[in-house]
Amino acid sequence: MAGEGDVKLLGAAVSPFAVLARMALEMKGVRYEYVDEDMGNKSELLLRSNPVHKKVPVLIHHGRPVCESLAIVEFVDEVWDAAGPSILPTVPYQRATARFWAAYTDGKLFPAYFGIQRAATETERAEKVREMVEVISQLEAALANGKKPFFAGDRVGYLDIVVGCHLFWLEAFSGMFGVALVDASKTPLFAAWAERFGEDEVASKGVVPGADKVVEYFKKKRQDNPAAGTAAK
Ligand SMILES: N[C@@H](CCC(=O)N[C@@H](CS)C(=O)NCC(=O)O)C(=O)O
Repeated sequence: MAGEGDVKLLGAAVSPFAVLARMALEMKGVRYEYVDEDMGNKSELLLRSNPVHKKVPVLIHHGRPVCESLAIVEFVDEVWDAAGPSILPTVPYQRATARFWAAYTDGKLFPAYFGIQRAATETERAEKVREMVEVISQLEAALANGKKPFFAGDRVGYLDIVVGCHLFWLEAFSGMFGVALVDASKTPLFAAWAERFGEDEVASKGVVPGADKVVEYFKKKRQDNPAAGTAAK
């Protein structure tokens, strides 16, 4: 197992971005200390390590913080390059394409599904669901184009974890709001990919919380602040 040196990851229980960082560390077999932050009472270490956004995840390597999950994945891939197969594609064109889709996912997927629970009206919610369907359709087209079991090819790679870290949220929201966000009848390739990804070692290494944790998270949020409750079923 790789991982000499001092590696710490500041995360939070249901943060998909922390899950992404942890997936990268697991893929490289890096030993690290995981610190679960309380988002309602952020630690001094988190505030000091990510003074700009004050968000998780933050990877602390020999005392130096690396912020932003996509930057963390690239950092892990480069620092532990010899520890396992490269996470990012090694061919420049494929790497650039994977980064394009990662930026697309990062900019569109989370805001769309998070918007589903934030929506104040049914019309707004339907609009966010429509946005989600659009994002997943684009990813479906990318899979169709690649003609491989995973976005990265025959095994899980960069874009797989960038998208895959969100699947437990999609599962939770499907139940909470009664909408099938991963729907084999509409996006069969994406649905089959999601199933394959879920069975992969990277998704079953104990770093991916169950969808029930997201449901619990919102339940607690509603109890703590009933006025800001979600309209979840
Ligand atoms: N773009 C960031 C997003 C990180 C993010 O949104 N983290 C959330 C948890 S999922 C957070 O720390 N929220 C705390 C807050 O906003 O105060 C990344 O990829 O690392």
